[in-house]
Amino acid sequence: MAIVSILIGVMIEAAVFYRGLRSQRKKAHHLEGLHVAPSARDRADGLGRRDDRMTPMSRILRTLLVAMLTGACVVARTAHSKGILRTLLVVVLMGAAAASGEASGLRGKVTCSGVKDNSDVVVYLDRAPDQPVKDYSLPTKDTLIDQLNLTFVPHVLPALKGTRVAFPNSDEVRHSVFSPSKTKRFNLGTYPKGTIKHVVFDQPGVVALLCNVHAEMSAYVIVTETPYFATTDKQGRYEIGNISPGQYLLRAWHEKLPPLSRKVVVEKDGFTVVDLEMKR
Ligand SMILES: [Cu+2]
Repeated sequence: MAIVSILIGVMIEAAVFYRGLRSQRKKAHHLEGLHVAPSARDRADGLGRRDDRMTPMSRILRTLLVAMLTGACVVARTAHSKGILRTLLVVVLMGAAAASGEASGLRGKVTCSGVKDNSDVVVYLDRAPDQPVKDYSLPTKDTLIDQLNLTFVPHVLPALKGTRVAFPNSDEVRHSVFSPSKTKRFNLGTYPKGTIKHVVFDQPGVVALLCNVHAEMSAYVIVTETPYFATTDKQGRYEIGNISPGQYLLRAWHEKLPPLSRKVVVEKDGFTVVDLEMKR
């Protein structure tokens, strides 16, 4: 019985997958004919769209759900066993609850023009102007900017307001980290390898870091009001997961391009896709 119901579930899943594949092919063919890049159409409103892609876990859960529902129907028809039916119903309801509990978040792609690639854009959420201030718990693991091979690593660091950042020196030479920025003006002085100094970034904003010994060294700390941030890869992709649903101000920052901001609503379930374009 169980095997029969799982088989039926797998068949339904395969049919759904095949249909998806066919409609995708059809869509690609259609767009080819129109000479329209899919991303251009997707970017059309720029306000964000729902991402219909399911996570692998959701797929498995859906398959199980279908299998269990089919099983329940078969049992109800053949054996009038109320006990088994009740148990199956409970399992089905639990499965449904698990399938709908997908974490919410934001993902997308940032396209930068006039710079070497799309990397090192910090995409982050701040409080929307009409929303109350919220307290978020600070990270438990160490946040650090290393000084290695005469560079700051990472070059850009998003950090929640109140985060203590460690500045170790991993080079054989001495470094002297300081910031002239209004958001957080400080000077750690000159210190050798093996020494770690700390700075608490307590005001939201952008803090530029420099070294008094090496003029070519630079880095940035982007101090945020929420723990929801990401740094883009070379392709410009970013993903921010486990966001508490609600209204936010989405911001994007790049060291050489004017910053962007726009209101976003993060829904309760699933990922919202927001693609951005940054240019001078
Ligand atoms: Cu230095």
